[in-house]
Amino acid sequence: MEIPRSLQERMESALVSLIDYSKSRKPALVVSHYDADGLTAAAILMNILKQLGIPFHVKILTQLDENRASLILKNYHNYHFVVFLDMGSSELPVIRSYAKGKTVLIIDHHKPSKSKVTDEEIIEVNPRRFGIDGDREISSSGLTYLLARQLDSNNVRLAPLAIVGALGDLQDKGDKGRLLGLNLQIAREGIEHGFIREEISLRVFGLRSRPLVECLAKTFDPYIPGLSGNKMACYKFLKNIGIEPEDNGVLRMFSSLSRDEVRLLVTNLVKYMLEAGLSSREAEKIVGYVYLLLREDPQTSLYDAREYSALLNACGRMGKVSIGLALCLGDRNEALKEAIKIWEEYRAKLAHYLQLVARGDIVEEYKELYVIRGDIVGLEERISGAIASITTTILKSAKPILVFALSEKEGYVKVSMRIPKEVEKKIDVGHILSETSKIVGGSGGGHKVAGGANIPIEKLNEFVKMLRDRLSEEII
Ligand SMILES: [Mn+2]
Repeated sequence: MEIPRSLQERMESALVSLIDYSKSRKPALVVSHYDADGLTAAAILMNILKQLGIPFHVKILTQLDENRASLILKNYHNYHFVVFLDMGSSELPVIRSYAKGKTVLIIDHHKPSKSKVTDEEIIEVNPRRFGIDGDREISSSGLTYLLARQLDSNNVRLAPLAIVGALGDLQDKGDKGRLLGLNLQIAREGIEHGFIREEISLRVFGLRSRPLVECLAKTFDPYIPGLSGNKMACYKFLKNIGIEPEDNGVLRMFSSLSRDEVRLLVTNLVKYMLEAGLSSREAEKIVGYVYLLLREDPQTSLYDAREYSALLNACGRMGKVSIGLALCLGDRNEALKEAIKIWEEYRAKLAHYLQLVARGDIVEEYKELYVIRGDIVGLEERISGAIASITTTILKSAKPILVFALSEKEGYVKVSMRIPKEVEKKIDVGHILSETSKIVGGSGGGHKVAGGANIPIEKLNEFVKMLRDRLSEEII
């Protein structure tokens, strides 16, 4: 594997600091993110700490801001080694100010803070500091994996977790959904050692573990309007295109299809998606690279790394991070059963809210944007981001989308905003949300194409009006 020298050297400092600390026999604190990348990174690090004999405490957060970073470092002041995973780079100044007397390691791939630190203050492993694309080439799970590999070559068995994390962070941005850069190198290492197989296949959910009708109904990426979330419609779709969904009263599996039937299915799916208004890029996503984890049971959702990451994602979104971690650490009994249940609940929730959106029940359309009033129907904050992202494909909109949800903060509503490709270059969502939410007494921010905010509930209409005014100026 070819790791750039500068990154390699930073990894070595990280490893040396861990080995040094292990001699103290004191515990370390691990702080990580609740998404699939954060959970897999935490699990890989837990493996490293165990191998070094360092006891540890793990804390999983939905996000890290200045306030939370300072709270954690104060509350856990008796931990002298703290690792931030999948977060921390943007909060360097506050972490540094509380880091005195501690060793702090940050493994993150998000945009780092402008301030720099020396290795003596904080060891920051962030690919962006070394000119590596942290959006597409490596995520926190991959970085933590590289560290584990450096410690012990047997840790190549953890490569599947690295890949699950990268896919969870949507880093499969190569041709036909292939991994790129260091991620691809990690996948290849896993392939060489018999842990992973890479192949091009139909990318619907549960292809190897569930009846075809169910696979189609459970596919949300890409979202197929009319089919996603609707088993009956999927049944009829198969019949219409000349594929018998059942055999002797038993629903058929994909593996029972003949070659001709597979071809029929793929061409008709793509055709259907195009007719439903999806872009050809979206529609073509239905066929692409999949990463199979050969040590997992092919009958389970853990066999396909994307499904594995979807399970973890659901655990995080439904507030069940310990189940997700247990899964990553190898529990294939209770944790797996529980994770599948959580995932079913999560899907049912998504399907329910998306149906309300598709029917137009909670959609307000303005000249400048769409407003989805999820708050009225009880949409929870943790899943509002997912609803916002999928909604951009349902509404086929060339307009920005605003989703309101219940906030975990009393008296507030949560806002998620997404913009479609067409206006991507013209607006900066994070910037707009940060400014407008402040004016109404809330707070917010995010990236260029996606962001979120919390605003006082009584300011909702004023906030929408303000955004409309701003957007009409900026888009036109
Ligand atoms: Mn990440």
